[in-house]
Amino acid sequence: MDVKNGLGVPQETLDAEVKSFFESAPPLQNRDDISGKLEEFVERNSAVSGNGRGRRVVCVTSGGTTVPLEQRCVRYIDNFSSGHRGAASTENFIKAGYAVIFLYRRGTYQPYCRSLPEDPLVECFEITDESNIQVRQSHAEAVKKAITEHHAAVAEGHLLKLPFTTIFEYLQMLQMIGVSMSRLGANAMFYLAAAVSDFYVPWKNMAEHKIQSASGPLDMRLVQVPKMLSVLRKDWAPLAFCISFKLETDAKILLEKADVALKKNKMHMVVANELSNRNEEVVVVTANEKISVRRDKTQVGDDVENHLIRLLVERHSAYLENPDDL
Ligand code: 9Z3
Repeated sequence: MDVKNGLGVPQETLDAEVKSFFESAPPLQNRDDISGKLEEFVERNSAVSGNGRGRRVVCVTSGGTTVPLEQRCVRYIDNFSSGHRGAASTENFIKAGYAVIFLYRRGTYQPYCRSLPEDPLVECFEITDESNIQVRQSHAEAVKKAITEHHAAVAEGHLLKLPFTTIFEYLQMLQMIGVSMSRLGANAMFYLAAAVSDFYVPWKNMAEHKIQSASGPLDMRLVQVPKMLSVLRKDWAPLAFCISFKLETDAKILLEKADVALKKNKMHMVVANELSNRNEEVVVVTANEKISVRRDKTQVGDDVENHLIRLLVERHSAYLENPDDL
């Protein structure tokens, strides 16, 4: 048996699984629109500037993917993620001079809007007379910041937001982004914070209509989602700097699992986090280090992402200088 990819599966098997996943996935409805926006964004940010290279571009993935159980989907399996990590990280990357492709789950936290209430339209605004709407004083600061910073990032061409819901949409879009960003070489970064399903129901095996409860207990076979991180590294964007996340609820196995993910998927770094304290501390695992990164509790409004992104930007700079050192 010829095992070359470190994943414990023969390369041909992985290739066949990847091919079967994409061939059987329902085609993206707005593929041409996404492709146009993506090409324009990457092209604009790849233009060489004063520093002799283009702008660095990071794809930040955020939120959880769903696995539909019916083609005309009524029920689905979901992966937990509020999207807070992705949104906070996006703000920090833009601040550090990166352009960000924000691939996010519809309905999750958005960059610059994290401090707005859950229902901003009805909570932040009030009607003063029949034709005038104004921002409530209590929310004025947060609304102003959200609108100004968000609009600036988009207007300057530093933020492209692309939404997904299902695992099929997510992986097709990640592939498009990977291939498109490959032309940026080592200037490209992938920061894969989305919580991605490990199992799915292939489209062709899926019931078309709503599964009927009258038929008794539900017996359903889920297939493993092919290991796309290794495909991203090997085929889609081989020169990009890649960071994935490892989430566990059992602290005892977290670092070991992060180490395995680092090696198996040939990531440059894996960010290990435990569900219960993920907003307080993460551990960045590399081939020869384990670096603990914490939120500064003495600073009001500090986020762990402020420190994490600073570290990753430094490491990306080192990688750009010496791609073989990592
Ligand atoms: C993470 O571990 C993220 O840090 C969180 C962020 C989802 C925990 P929130 O969105 O939370 O701020 O609420 N993301 C990766 C989770 C994941 O599914 N990882 C897979 C795994 O652990 C590898 S892709 O096996």
